[in-house]
Amino acid sequence: MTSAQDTLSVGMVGYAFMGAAHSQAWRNAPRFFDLPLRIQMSAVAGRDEAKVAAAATQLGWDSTETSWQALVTRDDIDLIDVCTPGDTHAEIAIAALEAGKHVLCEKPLANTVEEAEAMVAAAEKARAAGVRSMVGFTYRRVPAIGLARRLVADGRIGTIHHVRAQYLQDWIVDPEAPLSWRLDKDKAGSGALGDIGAHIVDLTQFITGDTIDTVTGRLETFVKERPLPAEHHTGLSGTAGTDPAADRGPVTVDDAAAFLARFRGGALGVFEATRFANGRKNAIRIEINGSRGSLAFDFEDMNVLHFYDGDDGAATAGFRRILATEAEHPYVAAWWPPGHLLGYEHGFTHQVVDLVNDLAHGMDPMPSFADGLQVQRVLAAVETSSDTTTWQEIPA
Ligand code: SOE
Repeated sequence: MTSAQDTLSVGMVGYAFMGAAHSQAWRNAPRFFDLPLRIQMSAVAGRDEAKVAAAATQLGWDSTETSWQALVTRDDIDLIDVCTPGDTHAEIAIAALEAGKHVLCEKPLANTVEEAEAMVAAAEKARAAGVRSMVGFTYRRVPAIGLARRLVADGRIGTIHHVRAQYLQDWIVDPEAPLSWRLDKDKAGSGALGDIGAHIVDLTQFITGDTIDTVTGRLETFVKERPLPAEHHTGLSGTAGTDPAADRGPVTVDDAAAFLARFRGGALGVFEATRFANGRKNAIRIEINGSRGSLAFDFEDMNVLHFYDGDDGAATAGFRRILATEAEHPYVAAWWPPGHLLGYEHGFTHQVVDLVNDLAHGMDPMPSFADGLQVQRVLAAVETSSDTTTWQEIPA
């Protein structure tokens, strides 16, 4: 399913933060890894002609389109990379799959369970024709996280009792931080819950190899109204400087989410996702306690995994700090010598590497749209639980 036998021609929709992160991955993956397909960064799509042209030049795309519809129907494109806000994921991904294009879609997969179900149905239909799909839970590809999963699978921490996960940011703690699409339920689906809570749901399930079956939680919106972003002031509201109330709009998503979970294997989970953890910029903290040992990770020190081996004698037992930059660690051999640290962008590069290898070898990339749907169900269950103060079950 590639345009020339050895080429994967990529078209990307959206070119903001995620588009930039994905672009560097498409550019860098073949420069550091031996890939079975040559990557052609064929086109990027965005609505504003001048802005998309500038983005193409800066990010390294060969051509532009001003509509995603034009992009997904182009004969020379093999794969569509969806880097837009959540409200457009379903429509773009389904159209692309129906046009016979492989799809990489940013997380969370969709804004609702219904949309995610439709995406899974489209992905399954397309798969019969060799067309593949993947959802971009990129933190799975951090080497220390891959190592954590490996240690769990090897039984090094035994039976898991506790899963503790936090995703902490603080970018809207200032009540005067302006509204953006991420604070609009119609565009983003939910707030901290879907944007960052989705990552810790996926990560903990990935590391443990288990799935969440029950949740109860609470969502909170601390600041209910915010200033409109600068472009609205003269353009949309037309009231800049005259009526301050008219220059504000409602926040329609959660600022923070906290929930308890039970995993099918019996572990208890405690989760927290917030944009109000003053001083925490992108802290993804995961601690897992098992019958033989424990693991701890913090993305703000992302090259490190802490491992407590309960088999060590009491006199010398303690958390050991593993610098996951050895060639033995997942993905690291392609990069730098030990101790030369990797960063945020490398997860996206590893995502491209895995995706391209799977496409070339006719394998299903992971996480699949079905995995994305399962995360979506957990998010929806947390929301329902918050509305109804109940425990909610997630179907297997
Ligand atoms: C914004 O909160 C955000 O960019 C998320 O959308 C990303 O998925 C995460 O990687 C960093 O934070």
